[in-house]
Amino acid sequence: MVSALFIIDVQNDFTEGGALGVAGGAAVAADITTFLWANAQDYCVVIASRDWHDATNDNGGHFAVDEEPNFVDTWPRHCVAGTTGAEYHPALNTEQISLHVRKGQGVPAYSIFEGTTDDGETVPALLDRLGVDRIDVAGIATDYCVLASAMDAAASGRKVSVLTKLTAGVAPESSVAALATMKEAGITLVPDDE
Ligand code: VGL
Repeated sequence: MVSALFIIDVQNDFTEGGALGVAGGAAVAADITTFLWANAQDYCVVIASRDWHDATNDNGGHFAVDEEPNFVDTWPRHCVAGTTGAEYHPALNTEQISLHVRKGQGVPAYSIFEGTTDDGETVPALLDRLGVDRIDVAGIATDYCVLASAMDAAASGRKVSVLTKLTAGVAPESSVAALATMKEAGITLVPDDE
């Protein structure tokens, strides 16, 4: 099998102290780095995504501007292109990342499938070109971008696993629901703590 690893949105704004800080986010960054040292060679490609929003608009209603964010589909300003908040967390070793995907320029884009690489290639085109048939998913946030990315990966007909110890969620309840949704869609949870 040809395997890919997705590392979803391990960015400063999604870790402790960031604009949309997720508890456990910094630990996920460090733990993914440890995982990569041991396992990167098992993947044909390691693809990392970053949320990369516009500074000058609300990104299609994704940023709460005139009201409080509801933390479901409106959010505090986060991951503005070119800012420190949008950078990878420093504990994530980017040397072992083969391709960088940016998404969300002017729009809400939870899934890595909505992004493009630095060369402008879409993720589905890239996966087809490399013949990827198996995808492992890690990163932030379990209940939003990891969920959307894993669901799109499964819908693309590939065998998908979520490395649950290498994920962190915005809220406990929605994270439990997200794991159930993924499992129902045939995604393997590794480990599956249920
Ligand atoms: C995300 C909320 C808003 C994520 C992105 O990366 O999961 N969550 N934008």
